[in-house]
Amino acid sequence: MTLNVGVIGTGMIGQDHIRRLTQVLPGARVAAVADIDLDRAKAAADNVPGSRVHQSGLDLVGDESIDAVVVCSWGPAHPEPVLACIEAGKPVFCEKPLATTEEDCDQIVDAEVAVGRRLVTVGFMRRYDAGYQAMKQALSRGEIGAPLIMHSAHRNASVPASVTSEMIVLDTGVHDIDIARWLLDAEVAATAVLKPRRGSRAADDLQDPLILLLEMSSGVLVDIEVLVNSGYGYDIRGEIVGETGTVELAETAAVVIKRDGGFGGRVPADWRERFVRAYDAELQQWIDAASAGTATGPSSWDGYAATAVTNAGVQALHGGARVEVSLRPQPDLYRAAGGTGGKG
Ligand code: NAD
Ligand code: ISE
Repeated sequence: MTLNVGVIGTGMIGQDHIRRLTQVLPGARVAAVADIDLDRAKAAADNVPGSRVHQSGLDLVGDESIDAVVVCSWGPAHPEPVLACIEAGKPVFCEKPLATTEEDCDQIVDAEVAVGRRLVTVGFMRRYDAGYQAMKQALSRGEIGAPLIMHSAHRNASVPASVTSEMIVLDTGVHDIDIARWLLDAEVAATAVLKPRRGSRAADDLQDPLILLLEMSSGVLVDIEVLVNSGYGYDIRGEIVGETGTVELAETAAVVIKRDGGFGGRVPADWRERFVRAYDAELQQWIDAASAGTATGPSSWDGYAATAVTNAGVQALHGGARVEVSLRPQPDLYRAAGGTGGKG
């Protein structure tokens, strides 16, 4: 069976996922697209023979020929189509963040719990990255003993002038929050934000870099450096310090070049290059699950928990103090082990 997929939001990652669904991965075809920028939707559809353009995301979800939906619009626009998919019983892959407010995430969790089966997968692609998976295996095999501290660095080469300090937490730091929860198998109990000296590439008023501190429920402390105008490339770093050793992400360059008395390798340009295999794996697993009418991987609960932390982080960014994170009780639906995204 070929899964008929509709894609909502045909910007940067929407186009990248359309390419992946159309040219790279078996089992699915892009049958329809929608974007509030109709010209952009039409341009995307032009590259996919046989695909239709819908006037809105809701029209696309309501199209009976669409089996499953990929949501790649801006964060605040995610809840509407995700809730419509749940109501229609259609599996939905939603790019991160699931929603930008805890209230919207709550509503999605409630709707999915009411249906009684998983339909939502959130695009926390780091969980599918070979490096992070090897870190998790090292931890679960006890190779470094109990984890004590995690260091994470998330550096973008540059961002558009429209990016705000809040978005650095909500949209960028959210990846590090999710991967910390997943690797350490614990929730975040409290967060604080430190504000280093601002880099000269940062636009006026942008707190770049910033450091998010997480206190995990297990007592592990996590420091997350987010720098969105590194200038030199897209650099993702991670290390966990345990009682008997450490585990650290390796450099991703396939080769090291030595010449003129020095050595070096390539730094990825952006997330599309750094996580290309992780995105392939996450969407392939999503296609396989959606074809069976269900969902695996990072869940609505994971989306909710991450957003609860980013919302506390934004409060800490403005208020300067440590902010406690209090989560609702976890519904049973999300307790079972769920493959790459499972927390159980
Ligand atoms: P983008 O601005 O390039 O594209 C977003 C598109 O969504 C635009 O074409 C816009 O017109 C459209 N859009 C906005 N509201 C809409 C609505 N209500 N209905 C239909 N279309 C709508 O942004 P992007 O970089 O592609 O990011 C899109 C989403 O993907 C964001 O949630 C972002 O956080 C996420 N993202 C994830 C990763 C990752 O590494 N997993 C990387 C990049 C972006
Ligand atoms: C973007 O939306 C992503 O998700 C990228 O992975 C991240 O590195 C970037 O900072 C975000 O804006």
